[in-house]
Amino acid sequence: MRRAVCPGSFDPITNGHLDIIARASKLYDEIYVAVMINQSKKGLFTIEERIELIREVTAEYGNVVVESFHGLLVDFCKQRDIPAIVKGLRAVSDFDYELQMAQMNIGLSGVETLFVPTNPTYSFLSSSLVKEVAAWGGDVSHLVPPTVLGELGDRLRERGK
Ligand code: COD
Repeated sequence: MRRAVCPGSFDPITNGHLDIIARASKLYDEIYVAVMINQSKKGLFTIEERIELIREVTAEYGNVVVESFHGLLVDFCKQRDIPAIVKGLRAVSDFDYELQMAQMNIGLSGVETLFVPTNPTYSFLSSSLVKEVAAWGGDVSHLVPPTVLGELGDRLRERGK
């Protein structure tokens, strides 16, 4: 079975993430979405909430498994026999850091990284910008799946933003 992983923070998942996951799910038999835990970063959504949202919006693909992981991405891959990481590349600004991580990961364990060019519609899109725009009342309905939009509104209202 051909497997790959799409890793990230997904706080929350955006249409840019979803586009990469959807495309990867057509190329591989099974796609793992790994919600990587970074304890130094306090997210807007808990890890469990992010997983739930991702499961909901990827259910239609039929071959996507969503899990969280605390540790190195290459260890996540080793434990599940995953030989490839699929990443979206938005712009030249992404490239330097993504290249460093890809070279580190192949050096650590031989896991390959494949880059998929972002859909131009989403080339400016990140979870941080979505949260910032939404917090100030801007319209992000074209940038996140409808379920995420609802949860984002609820969460920001709870926080009084
Ligand atoms: N269009 C296309 N792709 C996109 C878009 C978009 N608009 N937005 C995001 N993506 C893709 C990119 O491939 C991005 O890398 C991925 O989605 C995840 O994005 P984020 O913002 O949710 O997640 P990041 O950038 O915070 O994730 C970084 C990781 C968690 C992947 C990284 O830090 C990691 O692997 N950490 C685990 C610990 C580890 O192994 N560290 C050593 C690394 S060498």
